[in-house]
Amino acid sequence: MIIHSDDTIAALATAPGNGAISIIRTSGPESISIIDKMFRGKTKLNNCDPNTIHYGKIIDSNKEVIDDVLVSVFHNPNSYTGEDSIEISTHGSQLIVKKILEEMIKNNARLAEPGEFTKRAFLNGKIDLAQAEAVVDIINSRTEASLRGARNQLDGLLSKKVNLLRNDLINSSSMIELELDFAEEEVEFMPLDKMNSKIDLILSEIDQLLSTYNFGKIIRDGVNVALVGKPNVGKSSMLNYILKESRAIVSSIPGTTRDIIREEVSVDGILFRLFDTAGLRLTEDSIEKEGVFRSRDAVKNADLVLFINDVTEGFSEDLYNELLILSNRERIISVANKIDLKNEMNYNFDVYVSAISGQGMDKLFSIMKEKTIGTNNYSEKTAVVSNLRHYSALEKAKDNLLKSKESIALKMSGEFISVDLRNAENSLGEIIGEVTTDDILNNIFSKFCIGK
Ligand SMILES: Nc1nc2c(ncn2[C@@H]2O[C@H](COP(=O)(O)OP(=O)(O)OP(=O)(O)O)[C@@H](O)[C@H]2O)c(=O)[nH]1
Ligand SMILES: [Mg+2]
Repeated sequence: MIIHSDDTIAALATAPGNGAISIIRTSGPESISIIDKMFRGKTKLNNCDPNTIHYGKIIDSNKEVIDDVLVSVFHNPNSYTGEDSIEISTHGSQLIVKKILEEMIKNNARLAEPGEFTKRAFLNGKIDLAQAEAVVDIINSRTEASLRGARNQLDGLLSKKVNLLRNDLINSSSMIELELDFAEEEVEFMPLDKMNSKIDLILSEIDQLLSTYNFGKIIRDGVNVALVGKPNVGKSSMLNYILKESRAIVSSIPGTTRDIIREEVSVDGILFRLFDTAGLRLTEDSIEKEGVFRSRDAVKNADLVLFINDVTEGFSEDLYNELLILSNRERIISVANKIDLKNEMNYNFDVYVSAISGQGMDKLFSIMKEKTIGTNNYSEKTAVVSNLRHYSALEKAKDNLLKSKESIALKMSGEFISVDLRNAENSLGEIIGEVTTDDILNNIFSKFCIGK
């Protein structure tokens, strides 16, 4: 394995603050020799077997003990980064961590940049770029479904698929290039109609991947849901019912909620980010006015709008028309609330509920779910695209493949076809990091936390 770094980095790998233990991580060629200068245990770490754990003391340059620690020793290539690496478990004190890191820096380590451990894992070929991105998703995931999605990506489900398609393209473009080399002999390695159907196959696979994006994004990032309606229709009551706690003040006085109240809830593995808003009405009260202004903003930014009505007052046509300007029809779910107060229905609401008794709320959840992920129920083994960077790269690949089909149809020279195929191949390569630039890498790894 080729190791790409010549310096040794160090950082706190656990969350900053006091805890039972803190873990300091180091990676690079001098990892073991640096810690050996500070570690007093039964043996020198340099003489230890790889993947072993050792008890001892970390001392500073004045031979003062900083802490009792456990040191885990990893040898290249069998570590997270693929390099020699050490993890020091200390008592969970910020001061201890600071002192040990300072000592390591005196001994020639340098503080790691955000994501630098994972970046090294990528550069050293331990994981590809899509897998590296999955590491952040795993850390950030808050629902079962998002965790499963990120796990699949880390396990290489998406990478394998992209790799297969890319290899197919490499084969096809090599055929064309071979033909160009033998142009004088007029040999044909792959007839154009065969090439065309091969490209069609790849295109349909790419379309399939692209079609998973909406689902993947929602699973990864969650759904913004605005609860809007006239004052007093029961928006805050609904928020409280969904959260199963008395989060927002509920009262029979219209205009109770003035600021936006934001809470998250996971329903069937989907993260819904609920925004309870001030009731929309004309008002002279300056605070309420600001609240109404914010409500409109929440509607604009919402993936889903729960348009809540008091069923005893009927459907607020005027407000609905206003919502249509701020959002779009597909995003709006019209909800009749307070169904416990009325029996006969005269308007066709999407769903009838009571935020007090909970009647109809399951139906509301299933509509919310269907509106966001449709009836898609991908199997565990489906590669799902959840990252905009991957989505854009797939679109670029698709555009280039469509261009190559045009060139084939126009019977253009093989050179044109092969350029388009190579471009498509590069776009796919960007996803897994076979083709990359410093800008792409910096952009990705700067989003990591230090120590990851
Ligand atoms: N019977 C009945 N009363 C309800 C229901 N939902 C809400 N209410 C009552 O309606 C009144 C207003 O409820 P809120 O949840 O404060 O209404 P809101 O839409 O948040 O009102 P604002 O914040 O003022 O815009 C309260 O007295 C609630 O108890 C329901 O499903 N059935
Ligand atoms: Mg309210």
